[in-house]
Amino acid sequence: MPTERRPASMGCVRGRSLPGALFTGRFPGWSAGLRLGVVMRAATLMALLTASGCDDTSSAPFDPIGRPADAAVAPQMPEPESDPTPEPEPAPEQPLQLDFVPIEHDAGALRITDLAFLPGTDGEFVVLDKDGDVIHMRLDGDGAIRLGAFRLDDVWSESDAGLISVAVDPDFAQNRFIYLGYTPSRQASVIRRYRLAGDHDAVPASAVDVFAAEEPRAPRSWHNIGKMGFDDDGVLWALFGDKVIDENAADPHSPLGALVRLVPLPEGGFDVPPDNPYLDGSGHPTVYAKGFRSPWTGFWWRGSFVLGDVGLDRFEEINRIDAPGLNFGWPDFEGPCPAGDCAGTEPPWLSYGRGGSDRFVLDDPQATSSRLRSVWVAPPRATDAGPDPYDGRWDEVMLFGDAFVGYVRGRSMGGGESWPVGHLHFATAFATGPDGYVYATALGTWPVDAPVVPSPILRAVPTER
Ligand SMILES: [Ca+2]
Repeated sequence: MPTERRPASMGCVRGRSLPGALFTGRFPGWSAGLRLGVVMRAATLMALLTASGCDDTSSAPFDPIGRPADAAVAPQMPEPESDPTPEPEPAPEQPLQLDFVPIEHDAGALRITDLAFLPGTDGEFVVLDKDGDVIHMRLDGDGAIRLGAFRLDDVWSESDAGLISVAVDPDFAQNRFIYLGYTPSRQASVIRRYRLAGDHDAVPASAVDVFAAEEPRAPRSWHNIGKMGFDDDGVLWALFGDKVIDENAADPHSPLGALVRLVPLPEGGFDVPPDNPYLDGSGHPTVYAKGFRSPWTGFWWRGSFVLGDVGLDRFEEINRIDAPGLNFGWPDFEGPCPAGDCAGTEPPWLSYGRGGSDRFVLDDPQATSSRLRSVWVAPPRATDAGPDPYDGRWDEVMLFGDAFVGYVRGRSMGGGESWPVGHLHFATAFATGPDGYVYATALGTWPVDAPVVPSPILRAVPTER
């Protein structure tokens, strides 16, 4: 893969209150003729790109289970003479398949955008409502009960903007810190820290600013802050869309259209980890990876980031980031790299098109007919969870799907073919609970400005079809 490695600076750069991105117009732009030429050549390159690591849904038929050996040609094994009890045939490998079963809850009528369990508690978790409510819940038997809630009064919620994401501090059991990602305006996405302790009504007053990314020119409410989380080094990562200003994604000085990494400080603000790639002034110090359009879901797993990037009109992408300083191509192109035009950019780890006869759509008998597409990704089941209801089938397996079509698929973190797992319309979050089950949420309705349809909280139950 073409990569551009940049040496990490040895020190940390402190950024207390970064202004919005520096929009220097570095993107050179493409002529319409050049772009059309790329589009016309792309189709002939699918097979080559698949063979070189890009996974496109137009590739050869797949068989996620693997066919048993043909009995007629299988080698004849001699009967064991000393052991009269034959070994049972090993069970055929079964891929993960899931039913998403709504659980009873009293969280109210919400449009849930994220869910996170709270470490060190007895099954407590928070869910976010897009309009600004944070509901503190606890698993209780086969359902969940509401412990309390607080509301952010400066959330600007429109279309895909609003209260979008939550990350839980690695030391939550001691400091009770949670981080909320939301849009206070059309122009801005912010990360603010709250202390979830004591009286829920008092939580908003604990707010501390950590980070803000602004785009004064933002023409739409779209492409804002997405998922956040912590890696094993205690570094907070967050996804930012391009705010519908394409060149932001190509500009290393902009934290928009990017994956950013930062270290929140106890008193607010942040430091920058020393392994971020642009600490020499060649880019924004928080930026780790560039070239994304609308990366609203992602996760960190054993040293890599994986994110879904929603495309404009051609491809949905799943991108894997294994090194700092990589550029994933937007706005130069969507999906697999056009030949000859990929220098300095990374191809998607997997991409799919928007056709109604796409294999992923046909694999899901409950697929919803829609011209819209919005890819999402979710991490493998946490292996430090309790009992495993999935018999190991979710180990090192990520989920991905399309919010509008509703299919849910699995794929090994080692790569390879994906397979149909189940169906969940408008999936927004997945998190492993202390009981070993993975819980999911769904937005509930679309368009998001329509009357509220209560969001479900669902338990992922293993099944076989
Ligand atoms: Ca791309």
